[in-house]
Amino acid sequence: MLKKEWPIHSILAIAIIATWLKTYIVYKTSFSITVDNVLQEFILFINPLSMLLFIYGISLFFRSEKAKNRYLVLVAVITSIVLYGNVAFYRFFSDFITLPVLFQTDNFGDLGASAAASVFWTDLFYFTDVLIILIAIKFINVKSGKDASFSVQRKAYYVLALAVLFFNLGLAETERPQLLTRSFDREMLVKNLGMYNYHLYDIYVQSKSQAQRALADGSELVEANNYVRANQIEPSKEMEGIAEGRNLIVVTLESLQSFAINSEMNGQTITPFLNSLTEDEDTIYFENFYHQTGLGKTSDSEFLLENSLYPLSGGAVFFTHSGNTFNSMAESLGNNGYSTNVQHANTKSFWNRDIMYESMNIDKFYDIESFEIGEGEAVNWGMKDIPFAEQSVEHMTEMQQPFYSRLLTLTNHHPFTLDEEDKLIDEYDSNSGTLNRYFQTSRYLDESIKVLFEDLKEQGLYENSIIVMYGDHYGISENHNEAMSQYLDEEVTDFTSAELQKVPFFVHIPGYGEGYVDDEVGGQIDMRPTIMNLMGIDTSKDIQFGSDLFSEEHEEFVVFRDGRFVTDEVVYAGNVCYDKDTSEPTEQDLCAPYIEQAFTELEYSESIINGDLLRFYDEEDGQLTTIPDVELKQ
Ligand code: GP9
Ligand code: MN
Repeated sequence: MLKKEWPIHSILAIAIIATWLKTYIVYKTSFSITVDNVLQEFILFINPLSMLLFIYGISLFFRSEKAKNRYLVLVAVITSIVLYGNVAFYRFFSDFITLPVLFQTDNFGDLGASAAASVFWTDLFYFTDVLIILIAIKFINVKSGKDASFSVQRKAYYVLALAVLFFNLGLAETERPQLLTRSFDREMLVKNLGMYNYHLYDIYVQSKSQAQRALADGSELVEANNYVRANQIEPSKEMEGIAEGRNLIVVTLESLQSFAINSEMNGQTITPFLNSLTEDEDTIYFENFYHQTGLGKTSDSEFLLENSLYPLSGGAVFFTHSGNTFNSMAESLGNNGYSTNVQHANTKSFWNRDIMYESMNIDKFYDIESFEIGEGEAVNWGMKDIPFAEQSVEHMTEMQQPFYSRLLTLTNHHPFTLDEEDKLIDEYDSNSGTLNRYFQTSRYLDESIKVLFEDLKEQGLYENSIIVMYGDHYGISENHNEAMSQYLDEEVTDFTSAELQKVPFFVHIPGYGEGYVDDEVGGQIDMRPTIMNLMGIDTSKDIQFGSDLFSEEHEEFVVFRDGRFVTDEVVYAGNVCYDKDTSEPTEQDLCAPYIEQAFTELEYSESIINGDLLRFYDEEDGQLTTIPDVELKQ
């Protein structure tokens, strides 16, 4: 025993510092967390601290020294297990643990086998802090007794812990605005909140949705189903099965808005290839098509495409409800003999895609690991769209046909940066650098689609495929209204902003021969029913909120995720009803009937997601699986 008497909370301090530093070392050595600047490094360094202060600090409430020490060891063991569990998981899955992954039965086999294979004796390092604490307890002689100011000290301690937490959250908010509401990416969460806070956040998000799920039963589906059936229409007979048996290629055109199509910027064409498609005999181009995404951006658009359900009003459904039962387009195509996949040169955990794609029964995810990014082939968020298009087609040559392959482009993403050699047109000259660069990256995206078409032809895949392309969401937010109004040469009102939510939608059917520009008002919710009809797959028993855009019965009514809506005659935005012809406010009465409908529609869709109601539905016979006496409307 050392002679010297150490200050009263020495062991607590040693425990906190040991676990803190160990966690940081593990971040740096056992995960590949990308750090782009000094601030990010600093956040990474301090992020374990707040949680450690809180949980180790509980020891201050223990009376006996022995109980206190035992508690400190216990916390060290538990945090070490959490950290080590993630390390072992990461070795195989290059991802951090999230609750649904533990509950997805498919993963169990993998998990067990991988866990066994990934344990080495050197892993004892991950428990170093436990050892340090044990040694400290044994050899350090702590001053005993409490002084009168003890409870004040305890309060001060927790004020400090809170301050550290808010400091951390503040830095995270600066570095990644809206991180907590939108989640984005597990790596980003761990990087900004820390491993331990991340798990708490994950538990919160998952238990919230689990609680809603537990409270739901099949009866709620009856109402939603009635609504869907009441609005159901006959899909177009003329287009039915026109692409049956062909490969289906769906391309997400990152951040591309319709205002870029068939327009110029300072005399330069922005999207020459896509423009040519709007006049092509094999293409139907929808010019009045709107995105309906919320906070989940690209992932929301994927959700709309696959399920014809609305994304959520809060958070990204890819994160919050990845454990749900879905009846995705991929699943249906899979049941019809298609191999299904998504190609996207980004980390697989972004938008929780790796987990969500499994839930939606997508066979394979070609993530960043499936692409070879050569020198100069990456910019901004990652791989450039041109090499991405080329390698995606290479992948297609190896796929089992017929396939459904979904390509997510990336270069035309905020902040719209580009290497000099890829700038095919000049910048714009407004006060917004974002808008100025947007034209250049859109031009580059256009070029990559041209390359995609060329490569498909070269590889003999073109004739037997159908290529559908859609813009996922706006690229230019309302923060750039001033610059936008310079470009449009008109004031950007609420009406204009709503109209700017138009995104391009192309249906390209090689050999079709009757292409045209379609002015039908529609939205992303309609993509699934439209595509499925082209593929000759019956969706009459599916629960979808959209309908076939080619059908004469299609209703021209698009609800945005935030409650704004558009019909063929009116636009409802900022609680004002606008006449589409004059762009001016008109009588509220013209919008009134739709306001209620928009709300109802969003509500029913949301109740299906929150209650995970599709788990009670059998899409084969269109009936509830749990309440046998209730017959669902067909
Ligand atoms: C990230 C890509 C872009 O993988 O989908 O996401 P966004 O920010 O557009 O939703
Ligand atoms: Mn996007």
